Amino acid sequence: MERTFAIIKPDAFAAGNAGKIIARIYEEGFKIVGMKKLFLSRKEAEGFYYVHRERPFFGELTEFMSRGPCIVMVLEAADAINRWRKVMGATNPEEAEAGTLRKEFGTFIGENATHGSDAPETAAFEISYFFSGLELL
Ligand code: 3AN
Repeated sequence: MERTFAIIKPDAFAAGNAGKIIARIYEEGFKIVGMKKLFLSRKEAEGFYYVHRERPFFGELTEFMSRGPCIVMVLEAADAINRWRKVMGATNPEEAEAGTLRKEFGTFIGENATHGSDAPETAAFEISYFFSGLELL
């Protein structure tokens, strides 16, 4: 079993799509081992996306992520990291395959509905950024 970190981003939450995304998570066979609704501050969003601090879209990205509430989750399944990224689809919703969450719920590359860790090391950092061990029993 593997764990990954996921976010229902502020665009999807504000549009009322959190329920559909959570239903899809269960349909795909993930177990939700941690889940909470948060309204990130700009500083908290900047800390989470620290690896992207030099990217030209860092300001836009952290402003968006602190624009409204989101839902952060820890998902568990075999090969959870890759599987969740497949369910989400490509970063750019225009390039995402039909049936993926970003195709269905994303608007453009800057507002793409969901986040998922891209590797075991990033999953470990991202999970520990939002959850304590006690919250994941
Ligand atoms: P992913 O989330 O698919 O791993 P990354 O790690 O390349 O994608 O980018 C992190 C986040 O930054 C993306 N989820 C997306 O919301 C945002 N992002 C990436 N590229 C751009 C861009 N060109 N303009 C605005 N936002 C972007």
